[in-house]
Amino acid sequence: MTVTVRIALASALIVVPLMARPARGQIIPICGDANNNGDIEESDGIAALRAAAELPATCPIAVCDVNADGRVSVTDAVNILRNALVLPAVVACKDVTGGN
Ligand SMILES: [Ca+2]
Ligand SMILES: [Ca+2]
Repeated sequence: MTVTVRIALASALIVVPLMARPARGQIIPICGDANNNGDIEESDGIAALRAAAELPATCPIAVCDVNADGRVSVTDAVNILRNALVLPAVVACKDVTGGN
């Protein structure tokens, strides 16, 4: 095997894993992650509570309707808060990409 072929194969082995990684900064949606920062936290539960109370909130139904009943309610907020505290919780969003 020539040196050129070895270098080409080594380059291919390095490039393929790099191309398979998500783009920098890309966060895959998570059920219950209202602020889309990649973690389920108390602030996500608070956002769901605000949405349930029809107060201004960033809480897309696709990620905040964690019990998949078609609306964001206090039940969803409680489940998000339970999930943030690593307690048993319902986490059953229909489609976190927003397509429902
Ligand atoms: Ca979050
Ligand atoms: Ca719901």
